[in-house]
Amino acid sequence: MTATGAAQPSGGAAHQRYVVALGSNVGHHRHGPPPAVLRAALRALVDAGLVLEAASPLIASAPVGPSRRRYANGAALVATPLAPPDLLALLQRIEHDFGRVRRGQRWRARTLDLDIVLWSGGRWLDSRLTVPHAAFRERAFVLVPATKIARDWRDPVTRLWVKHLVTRLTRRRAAPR
Ligand code: A4P
Ligand code: MG
Repeated sequence: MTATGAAQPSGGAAHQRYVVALGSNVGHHRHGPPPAVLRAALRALVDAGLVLEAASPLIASAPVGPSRRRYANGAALVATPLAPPDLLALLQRIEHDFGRVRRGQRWRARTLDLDIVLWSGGRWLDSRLTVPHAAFRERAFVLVPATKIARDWRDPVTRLWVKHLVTRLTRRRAAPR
């Protein structure tokens, strides 16, 4: 395990802060369609004891990868005493409670996906967890919501702010090929 390079404002050891990405492209029998799943997931984060400091507006996004269903995506800024592996365990428990079944295939359609994007403590790397999330810099469906709640957070790897990562991505997409 390594934890290096505090990159964002932190409330001290008792209050780790995280940017969590939320995604859904399958409805839930009780909660409803994907945007309602994400709103219920935000309530579940609070019920689990996390302090919800901010939640982005939800967006609809075209699927990246093999699934053909459109996604609802959003981002949340949460505070908690939990260290990254403990937060991951909690997020996976919530995913499970929302009926997500892991069957080996990555990127399959899912009721709820909760990823740790950034951490106030900087980087974390172990066999189960990579923070910042390895792919977040290339994903508009993560960066666009994240910029609404964490535009002044900094990526400890590239040293770029979230607001710069999102303009970099948008500009690259708009550039002629
Ligand atoms: N893991 C490592 N680092 C992290 C992290 N920072 N946060 C490990 C969360 N998990 C992390 O994830 C697989 C394993 O990654 C976990 O067991 C954990 O130990 P998973 O959630 O079981 O599987 P996954 O989500 O299918 O894989 P992955 O690679 O996390 O996929 P992504 O990156 O979540 O992408 N298109 C749109 N428009 N919107 C989406 O939300 N999401 C995906 C999934 C694909 N296409 C999408 C969207
Ligand atoms: Mg995931």
